[in-house]
Amino acid sequence: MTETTPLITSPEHSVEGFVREFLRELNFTQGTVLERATTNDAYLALARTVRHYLMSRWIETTVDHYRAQPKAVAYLSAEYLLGRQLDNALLAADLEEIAAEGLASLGLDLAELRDAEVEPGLGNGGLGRLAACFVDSLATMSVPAIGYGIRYEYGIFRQRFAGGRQVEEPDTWLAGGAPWEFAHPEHAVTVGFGGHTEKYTGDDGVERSRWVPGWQVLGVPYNYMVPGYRNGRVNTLRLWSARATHAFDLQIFNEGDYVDAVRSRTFAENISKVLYPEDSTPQGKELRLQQQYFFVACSIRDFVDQLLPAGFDLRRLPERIVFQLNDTHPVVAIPELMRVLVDDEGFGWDEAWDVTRRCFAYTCHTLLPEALEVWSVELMGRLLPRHLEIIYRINEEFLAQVRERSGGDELLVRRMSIIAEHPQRAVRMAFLATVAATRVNGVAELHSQLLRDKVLADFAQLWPEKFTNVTNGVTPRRFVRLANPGLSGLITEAIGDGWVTDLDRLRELEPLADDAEFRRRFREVKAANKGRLVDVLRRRDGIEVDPGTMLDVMVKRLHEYKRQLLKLLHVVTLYDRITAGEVSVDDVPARTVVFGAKAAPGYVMAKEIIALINHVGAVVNAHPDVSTVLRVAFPANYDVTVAETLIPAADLSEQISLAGKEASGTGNMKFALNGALTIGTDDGANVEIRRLVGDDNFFLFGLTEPEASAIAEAGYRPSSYYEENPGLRRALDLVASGAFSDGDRGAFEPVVANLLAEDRFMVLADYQAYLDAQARVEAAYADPDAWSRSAVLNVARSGFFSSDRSMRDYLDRVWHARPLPG
Ligand code: 6GP
Repeated sequence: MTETTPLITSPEHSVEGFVREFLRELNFTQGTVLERATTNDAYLALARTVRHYLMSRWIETTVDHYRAQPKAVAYLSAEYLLGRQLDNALLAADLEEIAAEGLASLGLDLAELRDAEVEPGLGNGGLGRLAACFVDSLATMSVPAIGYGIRYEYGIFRQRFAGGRQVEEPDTWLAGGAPWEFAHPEHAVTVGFGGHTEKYTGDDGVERSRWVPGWQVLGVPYNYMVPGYRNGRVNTLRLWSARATHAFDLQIFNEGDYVDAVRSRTFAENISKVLYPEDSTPQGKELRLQQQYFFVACSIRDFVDQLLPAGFDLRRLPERIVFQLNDTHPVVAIPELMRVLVDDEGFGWDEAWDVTRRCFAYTCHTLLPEALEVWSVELMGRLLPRHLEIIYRINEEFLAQVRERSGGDELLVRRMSIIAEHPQRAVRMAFLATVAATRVNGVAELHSQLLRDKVLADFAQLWPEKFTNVTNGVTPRRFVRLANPGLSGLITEAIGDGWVTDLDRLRELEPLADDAEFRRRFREVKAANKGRLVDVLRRRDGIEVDPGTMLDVMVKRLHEYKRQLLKLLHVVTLYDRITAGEVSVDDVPARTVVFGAKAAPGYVMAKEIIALINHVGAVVNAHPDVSTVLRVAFPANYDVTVAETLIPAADLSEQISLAGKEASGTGNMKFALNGALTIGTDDGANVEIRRLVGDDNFFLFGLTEPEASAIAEAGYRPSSYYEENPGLRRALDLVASGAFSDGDRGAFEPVVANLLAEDRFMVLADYQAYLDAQARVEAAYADPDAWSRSAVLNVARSGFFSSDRSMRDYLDRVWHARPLPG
């Protein structure tokens, strides 16, 4: 890190300046001329041009942070689901109009170049997208922060359907060039793995342990700009890529087998090769633990070496940094920092623990017990032997404390131990995080309460002050301002553009809900957004959507607890009633049910559900009567880019998880902010959405968390619902009859059988309540004016769900850090 700012000037902020810079990039970096440039050439030149406008801010921000040495936030996340970068960078640099005009003057179309960008899909779903929203807000709020993660060579798989079933293909997002990243091999960090530990006596006469790794890899940082919204700040996202070390090569080269030596490089490079496609269900694979340790070890080393001044007294580390653990994936950073302090820096244990404890905070993102990561002691000991020793010692001292406080309650000690004994000895990463962190937070009020009362209850008893809530949020820049230009324009016309960085100001729209002219224009925007979606789905998927229908949208990962099956049973029931002649097509509003969902490749039931949706959709869409009022659209490969056109077009947002299972949800917030009404359970952030938008503007249904727990405890019998509810019985029988599988009765037998026998997420228990709520939706939709009034109120009252507000909450409740002025 240098202390001097290099002399740089940004290109001129004008159409001419932009065109000049663009052509220079095209000629000098792409090595081509306008007449011969491919779309990808032009896209790359455009991206680099935009980058240049942000560069001086980036350097200034970095230098400012280094000079001021403020308390900084290091967000540690194994996933960042960033979405496309171009539009966000254009917005931040205030270049949208200039770029469109400049390109047009060269005969190029900004919209076409935009489509050439392949989004970096370095995340699975909610957790990864949240991280991307958070770094955006941190930059926009001038908070000194850095995001650390992994530069996966292959992001989340691309989904295709074959015969209605999901097929996964590798995501080669880097293939066309990666204009947003900056490799810094000169700042590579060496990370050890495996080997053994040994005892030795230090100069001070104290017996110590040290790690002798068996092999090493290099972590090469790739920096990404995280531009704040027009505030002159650009923060950094630093993603690590694994390389073979030279030593690693040399040793093998010297052994004489050149080909083997080259081949073995891939062993090291495998670490950052691919994102694990599991969402909320860890696989416990060795490579995954390698990834986790790799990126946190690199990040800690990087922070200490690059961002602190030489000779910094690490006893003061908590004044300079808080490492925010995005779920348990980075939790091995805790023993790593202990190792650095004790083994490398010569700290005493207690002193190191005191520093470490104050440097970490932990966010939990789940309520599913199976989603809480555990690593077998066998694997941990083999891959990270020194860290296992450290974890044992942390646990020993912690359990001594529990014993003392509880008067030797051994049952409690066993329950709280960081090391589980059954079914195998394993490290419970959530417990390790909870023991070490200064703060533990859930991601919505209900979730945080359930963490305190259930999942981490013993810990909350011991340290009530550690536990807090920070309700999730989403960035209004990407998900309103960029995704919904029509609505943004309408809002800005009404209340000015301050809402983009102060989303609470949407409140000022409230009176306009009663303004017929405003509502009319609001409907116009929605209609235009539907038109845009129709074009995209036609082009991208060959799917025809009628923009005159109600758009009923359920997009999120495919997971049983999210209950895509409940939505599907509603579709099947409608189909059944219409084909049976019980309901006339004249009596139901026409709707298009849109699904978007990827299933983890190894999650068999989720993949069955995808196939079932596609099969039901095919039959429904082919039926001459039914398809006049009901159609199913399931575009493959739902990603951030699709979300950005889908969400602004939606009328109805499906948030129908079993209460007590969805930690928060963030899609729910995006829909409300874009003027869709929610049909939802009392789960996750739905609770807060409903409280804010009002009961009249939200379709609530279903069991509450205490009700669902009580039923589960008393012994849930899904078949009783089947027996007692004729509509439900008919729907399930129809699926089982082969009506959606060309008469093949066996095709979806496992799905139906599972619902009848187990139905872990109580789809059948909530079926009738859901149908009743859908009837209320239909009634409400029949009055477009009243519907749009509710929709406007949803927008006006959802400002709370800005990720800027989440950041303020973290700053106050967790980080105790401050934005940098200026
Ligand atoms: C998700 C939760 O399922 C979702 O409810 C929440 O909105 C999101 O995190 C952001 O907080 N969890 C995950 O994606 C996950 O992998 C371990 O949890």
